[in-house]
Formats: sequence, structure tokens, C-alpha cells
Amino acid sequence: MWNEIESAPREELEKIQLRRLQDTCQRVYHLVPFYKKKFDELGIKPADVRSLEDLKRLPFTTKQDLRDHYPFGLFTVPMDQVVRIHSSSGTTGKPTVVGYTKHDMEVWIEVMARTLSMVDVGPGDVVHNAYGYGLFTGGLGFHYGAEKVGAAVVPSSGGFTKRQLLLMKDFGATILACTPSFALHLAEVAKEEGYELKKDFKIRAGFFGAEPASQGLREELKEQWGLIYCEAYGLSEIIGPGVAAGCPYGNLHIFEDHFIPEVIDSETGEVLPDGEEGELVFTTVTKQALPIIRYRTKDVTVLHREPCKCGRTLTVMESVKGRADDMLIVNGVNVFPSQVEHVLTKVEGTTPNYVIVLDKKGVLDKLEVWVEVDDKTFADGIGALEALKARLQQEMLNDLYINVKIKLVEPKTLERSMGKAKRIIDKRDAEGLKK
Ligand code: DLL
Repeated sequence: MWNEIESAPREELEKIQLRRLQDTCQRVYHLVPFYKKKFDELGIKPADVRSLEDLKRLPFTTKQDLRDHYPFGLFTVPMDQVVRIHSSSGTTGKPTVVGYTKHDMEVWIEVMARTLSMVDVGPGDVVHNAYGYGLFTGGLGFHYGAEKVGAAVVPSSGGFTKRQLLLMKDFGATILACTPSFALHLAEVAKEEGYELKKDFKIRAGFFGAEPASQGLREELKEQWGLIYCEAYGLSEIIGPGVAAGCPYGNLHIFEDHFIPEVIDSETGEVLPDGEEGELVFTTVTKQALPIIRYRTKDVTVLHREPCKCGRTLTVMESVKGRADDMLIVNGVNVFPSQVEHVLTKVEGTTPNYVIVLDKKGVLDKLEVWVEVDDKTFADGIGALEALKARLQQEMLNDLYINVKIKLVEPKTLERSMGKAKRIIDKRDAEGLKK
């Protein structure tokens, strides 16, 4: 464990959280007009925050609020104290911009060191970092964390799959950091190139995140590479990767001495009790440049507060199945892409390379899944393909309660992603049912 706070008694942790929350409220109230207005509208003053229970009285912040104050309108420090800026690409409208002071960088590096320490990464380890470097927080986040723990970091960034494999082999990489979809792609290309994964590579653990991964995909990566699967979770608005990290027992611990989590009902905004599924909300309590109160992540999860076998007392979040806005509503039934992926990983003959295509037929939604078959099934011919298709359709109906049309495609024909995978093509009207 990198820092003993990770296993501190809850009362001690909560005292720290409260003190930091109170400081943060003072800070945003007096320094950011947006927050002053929001607090005033709710009739709450920073001094009214007397216990952690009072958190639920505070206003929410959304991605739209960040966009409305583009680029630096919610920063609490003058620009001469900002030492780093990141931004998310943002498919619609303006990007979201985040900034860090020197102190914020120290916090980020600390939580990344804690992340890597989940499997004791340190001197002697070679971290092959294939998260994108640049405005995306994945590359630089892992980079600084790996240096902090004393590992050697290879800043390979995304793309150039064959060259990555060569470097991983020749430099003796022991740790792989990338999106789960890219790890699968690396495995696939490695096999094509004639490598034997477990023999030619020394990867002992992987830090996979930035997108959801089904249980099936996790098992596949563990099995193919022979590695310990560690999950990395985070978002740029809060800090980047390092908001939560998976321990060797598979529990995703939130570094809540810096980021206080809540789960709310997306519709009503009410806080839900532990064990209930809802939208994850974070309040940062140590950030300086861009502290953020009750940020609505749109990620759907469940919180648990029982102690973990690893000794950490930090709150555990279940892996994010998808974002509330990724959730597809198909003829009234809620479907997450990761549920489709899970079915694909259960059925032999397919690969987890797929695209979900949504369309409308009359008033009804039509969901089609294009999925690559494996080389063997493809070679087995039409009979095998028809049987596979029928089986997949049946499994989808059993698991997702909807009729899914399956289109089998040749191995290696769907586009591969070097970063976050793009899984959905929605051809329905803009005002269709997608929420
Ligand atoms: O994806 C930060 C990151 C980089 C996390 C590297 C982990 C590893 P953003 O680009 O701002 O930041 O995207 C944040 O990605 O709200 C989730 O929807 C999704 N996400 C991140 N980690 C996971 C995960 C980075 N482990 C958004 N499982 C978040 C599922 C994840 N979704």
C-alpha cells in the first residue's frame, strides 16, 4: 500500500474529508462567482457545512457548466499558478478544459502511485504506457505515477501496434497500461505476427480503464496475456486516472480522502443509500485550480463501504457498466453496450470486436450487432456460421430481453481503436429514444 490513509479507520478518514470539504466550500464560494450564485440560490453558506451529511445540500456541477465557463471560468487561481492544462475532446460543442497547480500535480501523482502500488509496481518494473499522450489525461497520468514509484516508463502512447509489440518484447515490459480494447487488439496483432503471448512477453499486470469492459473481456485478457487485471478509473474533470483503482481482490477503491463519492437518482437528484445503483457524483476536496462540487459523472455504479480483504477501508465502487448517456433504450428496454459484449465473450466462435447499430423500422427500434467471428469458425463454412448466428440471437434474447439481429463479419474487418473504442452507430432520429 502506498499510503497508510488507504487503510485508516473510517472515523479518521471522515474527519479529514470534512475539514477538506469545508475548506473547499470556502474556496469556491469566495473565488468563483458561479458557485457563489449557486450556493446563494440554495440559501447555503460555506459555514453551514458542519458534517459530511451536509454535502447533499450543496449544488451539482455538470459538464455543461464547465463548457459554459470555457476555458478557465471556474478556475480559482490566477493563470500564473497553473502548471498544466488538459482537455477532453468533446464530441459536441466546446471541449472541457481542466487545470492543475503544482499542488494538484502532486495530488495526481500521489493517487497514480497508489494505483500502481495495487500490485506493487516499483523499481525493476517496466511500464509500457500505451494510453494516449497529449490532452487526454491517460498517458501523462500513468507516466508521472510510474516515475514516482520508481519504475521505468516507456511512453509509447497509442497507435503503431506492431512497433509497440516489438518494444514490449525487447524492453521486457512487465506492466501494460492501456484501454481494454487496445489490449485485446495488441493480443490479436501479436498472434498474427507469430508471437506467443505468455512466452515472448513478461507482462505480469495490466492497468485497464478509460472505458467499460465486460467480465468476459477481462477474463479473456487475463487468460491471453497471463496477467493480473487491475482496473483504472477516473475522469479528467476530477483529476484524470487515479480517482479509483482496482485492488488484487478485484475491488475498485475510491481515493476518497481527495474525492468524495455519492450515488444519486439521476431523475430526482436524491442521494441513494449504499448498495443501490445510480449516477456517481464526486466532490474534490484537495484540488486547487479547479475544485469541483458534486460533479455529475453520468457513470452508473453502486457504492459499498464494507472493509476489503486487501486492508483498504476506502469505499468500493462497482465497475461502471456504462454511462447514463451511453445507455441505449431499445423499445423501452435499457441496454448497455457492455451487456452485449458479455454475451459475445460467452459464446465460442466470436471475438469481442463488435459494433452496435441502431436503426428504426416503422416505430420500432431495431438493434443489430455486427460481430467478427474467429478464424476457425470462418473456415468452418456456412453451416457453422448459421448455427453461431442462431445461438447468439438466442443468448441475446435470454440476457438482454430483446431481439437482436446478428450480422457476422469476417475476422479483422471492423475498425480497431487505439484509445477508447467506438461501439455504437445510432441511425435513429436525433430526437429518437436515445437519452
Ligand atoms: O478516461 C481518464 C482515464 C484514463 C481513466 C486512463 C482510466 C485510465 P476522460 O477522458 O475524461 O478520462 O473520460 C472519463 O471515461 O466518466 C467513464 O465514463 C469512462 N471511464 C473511465 N475509466 C473507466 C473504467 C479518462 N474503468 C470517462 N470503466 C468516465 C468504465 C471508465 N468507464
